[in-house]
Amino acid sequence: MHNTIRRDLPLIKNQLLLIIASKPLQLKKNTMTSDPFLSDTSYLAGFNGVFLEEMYARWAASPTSVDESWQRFFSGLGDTAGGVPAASWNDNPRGVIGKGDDEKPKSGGKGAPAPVLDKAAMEAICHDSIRAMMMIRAYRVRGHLIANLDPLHQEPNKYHPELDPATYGFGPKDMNKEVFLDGVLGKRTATVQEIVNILQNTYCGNMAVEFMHIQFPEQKSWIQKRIESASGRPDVSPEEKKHILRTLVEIEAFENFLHVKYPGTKRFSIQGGDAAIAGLSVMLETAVRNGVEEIAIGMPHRGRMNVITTVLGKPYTELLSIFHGNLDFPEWVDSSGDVKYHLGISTDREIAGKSVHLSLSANPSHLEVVNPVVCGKVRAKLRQKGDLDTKKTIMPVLFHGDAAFAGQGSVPETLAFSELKGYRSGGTVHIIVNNQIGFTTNPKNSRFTPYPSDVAKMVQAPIFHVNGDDPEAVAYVCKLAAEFRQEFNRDVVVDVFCYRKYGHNEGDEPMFTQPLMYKAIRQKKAPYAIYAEQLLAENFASQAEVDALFEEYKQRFERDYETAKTFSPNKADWFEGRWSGLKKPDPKQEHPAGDTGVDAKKLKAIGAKLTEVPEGFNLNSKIARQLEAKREMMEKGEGIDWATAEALAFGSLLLEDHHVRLSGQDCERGTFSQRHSVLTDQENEDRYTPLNNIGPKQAFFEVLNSSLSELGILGFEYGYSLAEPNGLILWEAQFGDFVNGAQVIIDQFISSGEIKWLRMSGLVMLLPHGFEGQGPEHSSARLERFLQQCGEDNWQVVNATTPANYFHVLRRQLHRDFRKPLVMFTPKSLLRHKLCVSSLKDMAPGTSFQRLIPEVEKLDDKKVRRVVLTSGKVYYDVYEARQEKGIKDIAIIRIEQYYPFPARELKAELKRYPNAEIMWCQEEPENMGAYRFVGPRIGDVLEEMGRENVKIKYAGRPEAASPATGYLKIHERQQKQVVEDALASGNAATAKRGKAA
Ligand SMILES: Cc1ncc(C[n+]2csc(CCOP(=O)(O)OP(=O)(O)O)c2C)c(N)n1
Repeated sequence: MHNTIRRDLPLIKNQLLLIIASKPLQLKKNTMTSDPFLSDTSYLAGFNGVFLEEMYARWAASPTSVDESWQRFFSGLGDTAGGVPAASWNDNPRGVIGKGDDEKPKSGGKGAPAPVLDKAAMEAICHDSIRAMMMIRAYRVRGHLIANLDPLHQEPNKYHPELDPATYGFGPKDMNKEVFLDGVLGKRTATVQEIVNILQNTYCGNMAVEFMHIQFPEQKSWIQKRIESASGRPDVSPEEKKHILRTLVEIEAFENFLHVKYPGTKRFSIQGGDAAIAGLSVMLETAVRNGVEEIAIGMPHRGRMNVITTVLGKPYTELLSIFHGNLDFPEWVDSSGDVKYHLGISTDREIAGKSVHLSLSANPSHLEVVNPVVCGKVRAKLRQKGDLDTKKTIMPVLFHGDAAFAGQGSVPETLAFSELKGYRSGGTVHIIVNNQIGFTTNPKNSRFTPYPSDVAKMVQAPIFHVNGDDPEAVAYVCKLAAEFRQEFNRDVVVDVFCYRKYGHNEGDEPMFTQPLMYKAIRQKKAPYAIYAEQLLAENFASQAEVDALFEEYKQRFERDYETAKTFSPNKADWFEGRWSGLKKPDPKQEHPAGDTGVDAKKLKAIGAKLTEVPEGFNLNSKIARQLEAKREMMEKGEGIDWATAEALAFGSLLLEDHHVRLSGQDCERGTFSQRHSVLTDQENEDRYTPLNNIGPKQAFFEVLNSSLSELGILGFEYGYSLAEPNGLILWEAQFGDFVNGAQVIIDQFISSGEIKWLRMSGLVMLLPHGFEGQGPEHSSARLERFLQQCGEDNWQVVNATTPANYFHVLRRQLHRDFRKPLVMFTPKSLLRHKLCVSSLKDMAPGTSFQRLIPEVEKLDDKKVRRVVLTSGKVYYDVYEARQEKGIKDIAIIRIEQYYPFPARELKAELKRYPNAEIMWCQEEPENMGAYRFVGPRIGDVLEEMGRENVKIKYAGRPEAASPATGYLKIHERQQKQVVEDALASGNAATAKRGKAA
């Protein structure tokens, strides 16, 4: 017998290859994945014939010499010479992935009488199996391309050759042919027609999924199991059906009500995409059943009214009151307010029998920019909850428009950090309201791929596409999305294909630009009506019930409309929870400096810890020298440099139980190699963070090298700061100018969030700034832009010149009873400047942040003929030159805080120099920097002093288009000129616009 086998080995090998190629489970199970059907290479590639031949020969010689699974496999083939038994074509009702090792064919096994096939017949069988497998895989990968997703049926007949059975050799005559599937699709065998039916129902119905791009076998397997076992119809309970119907009726009734009561008023109706809202509420329910306790939502304009009311439970009276034109905050709160479709809400609701905290972040008009903010907020809350390990208790949900999701850079920036250490928020569920239009732009002008969701593939998120006319399908994929998020803590996308009933807003005429689309839309029944028809057909609800429900809502809205007319809010929700105890400061009053001084002994103790490393830690020799210098500095209490002052501020706050989080590009070491907040062992790259080892009872210091993003990361940190008033949250720009990539976050949130939405933030932005000849982009953090945005006490803009002042201003962030963002211009060359040092005395109890630093030398005030007002690094240039020249009649005053402007201190100082002319000195060009901001303010101070007509002189670079020259020589010449102008004898000139350098 064995001889026979050996003689036939080549033949058998070929046959085996064909069979085995279609049944990799047993062969590759141990070496590849637990589920080889999920592997891209699982059934066609990479099988080693020689290896197989050897295994077969070994088994033939001695069956027990090979592994059990091989024994089962070969014995299952039968042992007659040249004969491989036919497969057993019996249905296999088992799981969808493949058959288990322990199961044997019902016939054809060892000892069973097996029909003997000739080679050609065997090959034909194998070919059918292989081709069927190829077709199955093609449907898993591309089935979505011919799915029934568009409620408007705009596309011509969809055809994809890879989804055509003929491509696999299955013509019309082959449809009844039985094919061996070995458990795939839950079948041992199936006819070609059955296979095609299963595939089309599963992958090409009203729900479709893209998941084969995921490289994690468990995730892929999870989705495949859920989808393939759903047999193409959503699994939705009777309660969910009821809930969906209610939600759809509520939406339709409310939108119609608004349309009649407030004709032409912008509300960005969701109509056409109603199912997305119903899906959201089912998703929340599922999330709560799966352990979620809090949900943070971010979304754009469309459907916001419905989410606020239908899902988050804002009383209709309150919303209608805003439609009436009433304020949404009590008048005394003094908010500038925002349009109604930007408003946020924070509330508790009972979901699935549990009280759940729900919030919808206030949102600016800039699409998608809220995404990182929501994720940052969730991250901070997860830390507070102590759930950074599982991240299952709080879930972020982001809504998107299709055009915005495909086009806005904030989307990939946010996705990019979703899986990074320090930035994970446990996976975001994304819902795209894919109404197939962006304002007036068709998708073909927005992207070249069929879906708006492709960008999410960069993080291997599964993407569920679904037809918005099938709300049960929408609800079902929303449930799957929530479950997937809870299972894997990864982002997941639901793409709801729908339409937009009106134009971009209710006043827009869409027929101008999309006449065909809108002819189709006008033929459509409302989503609730389509669903009601389905439920009537299912005998689930009667028309009378649906009509009664509709009537109930109409009457409710009428009632609420009447009460809304006189409704006025009596409370603003902004100092609740962790914010309680804080308050809005009076913008007209000078804010207290805060109790920021720290005992030298305590600072020395922190300093000592900062310079220690664990036993056996292999420090870099240069770092060792730096630590040594730091140790000396701390022991003497003198010569404290910028980075050390910063570490002392952080350390002292940590010991006061304030969490400190610093994030930005390369900020662990510091762009200028100044910080070294994380030390690296030179032998094994172990890392040690001294600031997390300064005391037995201290808060957590988190320092993170971020992804190379400004908008995304700054948005994230801003979001974090919204949720964490008791932490010092800092974002550092690599060079200050890079902050312009995050301008939207600054404009829409940081500078204006408090006044628009009553949301405070104590975020600190560290912006390296200073003219040192590093060219146009590494000199200026565009101070002027921040100064232009100062108003209504919105934030603080500081350009400190001493380490001690930096120490105080950082500590001040947490030592007052309010929070304000701090825009902090930080030095580069001053990090190592011999004069830019402080002593521990400057940080001692009783000392505090100086908003203005007066002249430091003893001058005869009466003889001072010029007061040079300046700020930042150029101060040291002017000071050193003055001292070198022995000039005694020019005083220099430093404005350390531009905003709020230190008018009181300036007045007191200027009084000392009654005979002096006043000059502003800056190193920035005249149209940049602080000149045009401080000019009028200094003028006001002078006027108050009775010196109305005093002209403010100017020393600085002339107006320029580019902030700085790229040539070092020109830079040096310009810098010298600035200093010379500041110290020039005689009367100084006033600024001349456009003066050549
Ligand atoms: C960053 C940004 N650019 C432009 C706009 C102006 N705008 C508002 S809505 C809109 C269309 C958005 O289309 P889509 O994302 O598909 O959402 P839809 O309005 O269709 O729901 C545009 C261009 C904006 N709000 N934000």
